[in-house]
Amino acid sequence: MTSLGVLIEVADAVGTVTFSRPEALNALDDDAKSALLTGLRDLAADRGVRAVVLTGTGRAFCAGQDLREHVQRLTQSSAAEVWRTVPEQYNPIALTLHTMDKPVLAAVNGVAAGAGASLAFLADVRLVATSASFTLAFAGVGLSCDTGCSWTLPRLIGTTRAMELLISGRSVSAAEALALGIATEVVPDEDFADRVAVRARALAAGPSLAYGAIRQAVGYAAGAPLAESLAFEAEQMRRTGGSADHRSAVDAFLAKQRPVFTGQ
Ligand code: T3D
Repeated sequence: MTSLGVLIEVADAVGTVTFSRPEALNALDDDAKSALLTGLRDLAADRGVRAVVLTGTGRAFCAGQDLREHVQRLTQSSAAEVWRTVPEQYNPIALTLHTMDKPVLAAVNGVAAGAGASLAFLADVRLVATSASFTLAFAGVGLSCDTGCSWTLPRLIGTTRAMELLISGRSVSAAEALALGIATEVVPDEDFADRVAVRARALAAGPSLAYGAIRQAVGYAAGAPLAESLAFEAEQMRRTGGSADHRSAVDAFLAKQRPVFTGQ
């Protein structure tokens, strides 16, 4: 399915979201944000999709908000109208990405700036091409920050480093992203597409129900005391413990066979 500015495809139980406005480094205009939100909600609800990949077309992952459209709106619309995009588009996009019950892989093929970087931070796995980079570009255009990066970035790299990157807006190379703990893995540009396909297929063919429950548990624990996190873990253990994947995996273990997971 093609939508304006964002391409959504499903193959082999992998749902791929591709930012596809390469002429604007895949910046998000209104159409792209609507298509992204709808596409993510569809992928979240589709039980046949067991892993989701976010990536970009051309030399960028995503340059964040489309600043051309933004400036046009600033001059033509009221402030209330302009800023509806955060609660009505960016926030539900971030929440859908964060809460979906399946693993999310960000394939950061090129520069990820502003909300584009924030989207990558919401993934569970970040594969970063050697030539890619991250830029917390918000302060550079006189804005605070959005799409969850005030929540994700300090959790990924600690508050001191997060503040430094948010205040400076400087470019973080793939190598530095790996050293900081932003990147899961850095992959040479020439191997990037193959490596992403292998990792995505492995996630989709793995215990994806358990992966979903793990991300729910980690997300829950980020805002809850230990006692409540333990109770939530117990719920998720009950849920995954009743799954066909758990039963067949323990049977396979005892039979000394490789488990086959269905995500059920
Ligand atoms: O309502 C709201 O707006 C709230 C939401 C805000 C969320 C945000 O995301 S705020 C942050 C917005 N993003 C940025 O500030 C990033 C702006 N872009 C850049 O800083 C740089 O372009 C990059 C560091 C990403 C890449 O630099 P470089 O040198 O590789 O490329 P370039 O030459 O700057 O850009 C190439 C083209 O893409 C250029 O167009 P042209 O001149 O070839 O026609 C440039 O204007 C365009 N482009 C890049 N980023 C954006 C963009 N066009 C529109 N919006 C962009 N964000």
